[in-house]
Amino acid sequence: MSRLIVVSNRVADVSKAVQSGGLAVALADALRERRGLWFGWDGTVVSDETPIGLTISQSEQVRTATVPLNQRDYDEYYVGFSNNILWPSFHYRLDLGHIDAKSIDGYRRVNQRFAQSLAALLEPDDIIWVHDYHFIPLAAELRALGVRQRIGFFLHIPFPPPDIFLAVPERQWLARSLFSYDVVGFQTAVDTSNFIRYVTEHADGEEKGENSITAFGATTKVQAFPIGIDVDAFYAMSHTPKADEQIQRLYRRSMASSQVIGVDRLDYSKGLPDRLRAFRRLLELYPENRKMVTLMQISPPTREDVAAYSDIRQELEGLSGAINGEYSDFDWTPVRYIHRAVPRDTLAALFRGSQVGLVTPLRDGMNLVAKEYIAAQDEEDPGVLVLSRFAGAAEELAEALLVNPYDTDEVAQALQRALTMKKDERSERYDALIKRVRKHDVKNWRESFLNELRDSRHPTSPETA
Ligand code: ADQ
Repeated sequence: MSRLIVVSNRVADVSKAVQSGGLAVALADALRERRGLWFGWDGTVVSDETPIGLTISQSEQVRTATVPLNQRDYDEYYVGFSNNILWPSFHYRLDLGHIDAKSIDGYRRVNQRFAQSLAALLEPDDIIWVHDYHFIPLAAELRALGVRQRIGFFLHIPFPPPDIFLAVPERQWLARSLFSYDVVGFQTAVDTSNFIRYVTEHADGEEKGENSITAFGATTKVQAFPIGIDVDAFYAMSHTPKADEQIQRLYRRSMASSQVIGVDRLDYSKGLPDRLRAFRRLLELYPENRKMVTLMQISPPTREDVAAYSDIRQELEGLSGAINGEYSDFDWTPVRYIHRAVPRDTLAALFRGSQVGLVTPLRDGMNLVAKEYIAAQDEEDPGVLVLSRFAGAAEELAEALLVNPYDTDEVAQALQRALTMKKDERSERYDALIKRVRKHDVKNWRESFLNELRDSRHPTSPETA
């Protein structure tokens, strides 16, 4: 079996995969089975004068190879191009993008440097799987160094429609770079078709049969691979004696009889201020919920050195303070806002103990919280998922209450419907949802991508422009 090389911006410790979640859960087994190597940034920032060295370590048959970033690379590649340009514009938020030539150079430079470090570690039969928007040009840089192994790319965030992509700096270079991969994976059919539309309408591309597309003198496979979760592991975590105790404690401490839960990184794509406004609207429109329902919003900080992120934190703290100031009573706090990461087993218990999962991103590649909420429910008495139609997950999870996250009245009405839904309807919706969550679980995602990559032919290099 070929060795699997995973490349992602951050490298996680696979021995702590279950607790750390994310890509570590998704890839731990595959890395173990295939003598894997995980390559990426170690999360540290060193001064510009410090020489960049590679650190190799080994844990449970998985090797990790990591490098630090120097301050300039961090500012330009990570904060600058990745998080100030690609993240907002790929989430349809051109208004939040800060275009600057230095960060484009930094993004190119770090991709070149990563390609050089990685090329030196490769064996002839390796399969390389590159993750996310930080590394769009990595395969092109590897090809330029003579790497001929199969390389796949998976984009975890949305791919925007052509009209938006046209406003992204260096868009043609980014699009061309994707043609150095053998397989390019997106989360949803919509993302896939956005990419195909851009390439056919703006780059003389041509679709060539099933999932194949030719442009820039090269052909690649493009396909949707909706990411999922480890359903059984998440269910098990939410059904332990400790979880039972945590749920009981939750209700002993509060007057409220129902809980709505939101769990998201503190990111403007997640629609948190609109969500809080919708909850306030619920209390206004349906006063019977006062003293009866609590919104627990758990949002750990992320990317605090990007300006848009500190703004959102302030907005959220202001909003939750205002709602609590207006509606709280001595025995009831309407919004419980927790601004830190919570252990995954506690999250699983909280999902199970909440009557409604409220997942309302303004735009999201997939959104795993929606799937985790479903996986944690009791089959006998399941809760209801209220889900933004702009989360990738909405493509599969049609039996959730799908909402427009910008419309606070609509979300408030959906919340009311969820809180008053009869058990028969809840069970019917849950049965359909859990089937989908199981069908597109993390194993299915990983294996279908890797099978496609294994079977792909080696590409021709794209023309140099
Ligand atoms: P994210 O934007 O990080 O991921 P999401 O899919 O919701 O979004 O995954 C977040 C993960 O972090 C979930 O497993 C969740 O349980 C966990 N998490 C969130 N808040 C937490 C907290 N307070 N404490 C502990 N854990 C917390 C990106 C894309 C998504 C895509 C994923 C996977 O933006 O659209 O679904 O990658 O491809």
